Amino acid sequence: MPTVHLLDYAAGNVRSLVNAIEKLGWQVEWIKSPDEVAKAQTLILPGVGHFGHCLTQFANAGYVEPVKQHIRSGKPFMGICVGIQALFEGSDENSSVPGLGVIKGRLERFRDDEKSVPHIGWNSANTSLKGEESVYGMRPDSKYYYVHSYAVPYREGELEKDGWTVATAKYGSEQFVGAVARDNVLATQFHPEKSGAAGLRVLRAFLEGKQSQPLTKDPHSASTKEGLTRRIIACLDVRANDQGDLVVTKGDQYDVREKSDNAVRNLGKPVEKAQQYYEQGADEVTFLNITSFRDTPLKDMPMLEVLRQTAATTFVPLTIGGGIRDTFDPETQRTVPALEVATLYFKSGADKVSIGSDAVTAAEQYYASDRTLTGKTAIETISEAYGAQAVVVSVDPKRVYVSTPDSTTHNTVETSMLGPSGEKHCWYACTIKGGRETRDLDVIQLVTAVEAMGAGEILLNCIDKDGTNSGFDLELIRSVKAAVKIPVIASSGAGNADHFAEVFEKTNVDAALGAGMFHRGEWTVKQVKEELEKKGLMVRRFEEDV
Ligand code: 1PR
Repeated sequence: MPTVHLLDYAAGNVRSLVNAIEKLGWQVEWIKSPDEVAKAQTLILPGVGHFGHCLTQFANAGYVEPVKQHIRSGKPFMGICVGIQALFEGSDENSSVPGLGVIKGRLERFRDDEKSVPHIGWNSANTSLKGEESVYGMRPDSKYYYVHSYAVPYREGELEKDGWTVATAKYGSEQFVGAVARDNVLATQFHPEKSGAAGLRVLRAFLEGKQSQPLTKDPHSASTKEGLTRRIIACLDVRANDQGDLVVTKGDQYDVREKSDNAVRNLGKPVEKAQQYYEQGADEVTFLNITSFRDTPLKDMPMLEVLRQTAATTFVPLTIGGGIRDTFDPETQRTVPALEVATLYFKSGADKVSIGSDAVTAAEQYYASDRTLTGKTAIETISEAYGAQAVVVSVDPKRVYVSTPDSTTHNTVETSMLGPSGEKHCWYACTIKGGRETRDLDVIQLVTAVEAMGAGEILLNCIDKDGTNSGFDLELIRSVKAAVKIPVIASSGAGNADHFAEVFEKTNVDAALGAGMFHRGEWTVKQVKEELEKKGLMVRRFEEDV
């Protein structure tokens, strides 16, 4: 098997990259010290998270000169995400830390006046080479998975005059550098290992040294329009049934037991279902371990194996939720910090972790201490180590009706879904332990607190809507979107394709998630996307495997 070397210099959830490389028939060897760089023929510099943090680790470990030497020598080199950022002169994310300066230019933060930051989702990589040639397999009709807050603004001709071929993407009105290539160097801001078949094609072209190839058109692929697509996420609530098997289940307002015999509703096997949704074109897959509040020995955490198996064949982002908190391990009698729990998941193939109950507790403490950030919460420690984009907060709110907004101190919305006594207003109370306990904290308080702590995305459920197939709670979504700048995923209530269209057309939500309608086989993700396209909403189409 041919070998590719990966540079191991900072904490990062790089399991997915290893999986993708292995899927393409290559084996990975890690470079663990600067003197080993010289032995690499083909070198990849991965990187996720904070520019300053990554580049400082990189420089302190003594990698700057050996990597520059590798690049100068003409041997194949690829940088991914922070790995492309490292090649530029610097980044506004931390102006005191220099980049390698291989390419002229600096990274700037996306403006968040009209859009969410980080930029998360599937966007283009349109190369400046016109005509029938593709650079490292990148196609103008494919979409690639990006997740970042800083980018190099694209200014026509500037990089090209130094011989770089540039692939661009557009976020809102900002056009930025999605990838660059010159001689032996390829670098991508997007994650090829998380970009389905389109990304694997780029990775393979790099590994095989095929810098330019004739452009072949995929008859099934989407339009060549630049920009972010509407993101559709399939969510799998997972728990053990009464026989002890892990099953995908789905509740009605969080009650997952059948009315007839009280058995846990069994809608399939987690790994199979995830694979199925990947093949239907799901842009992400989320697993929620819904009975995680029970203490389990760490080594028996059931979702680790589910993730390992799923990540080996499913090349889109995977999120895992449930039990991400400081955890008492009954076997070792030790309290394991949340960061360590998250690390186990990242090493098993997760790209993001989703925090539910613990985020509520952390937000309560934040307000009780006059908005003090301790740096010790699960959100803060994981965000610091793996980057904000790796931390999702899953919110489980429930409506509390009030007659007038001033009868409560909480943030209310005016609602068209009247309360039991005809109330026209409600606030959304946060719950913990899968809706079993309601807290005196409203959803706006929660999301603004976790944004301040460094969460990168909100997964916004709604207990009143969960499993009802009656559409998303647009009032809730609008109020949360107005309160935060980080992306928000709408969840709970999807019953058909029109509900997805409605939430994208009537709110500015960033992504939408469905569970029951997919599990029961009433709709496939592909069908939902086809309906969205008919309404003029841009989606990513599934591409056949490489
Ligand atoms: O609190 O950090 O341990 O995390 C537990 C996680 O498990 C939380 O993210 C919480 O939302 C989730 N959870 C706990 N109990 C349940 C339950 O259903 N009994 N599921 C549960 C939450 C919400 C979504 C669901 C959407 C869409 N389920 O996962 O998929 O509502 O459903 P639909 O499209 O069928 O309407 P912690």
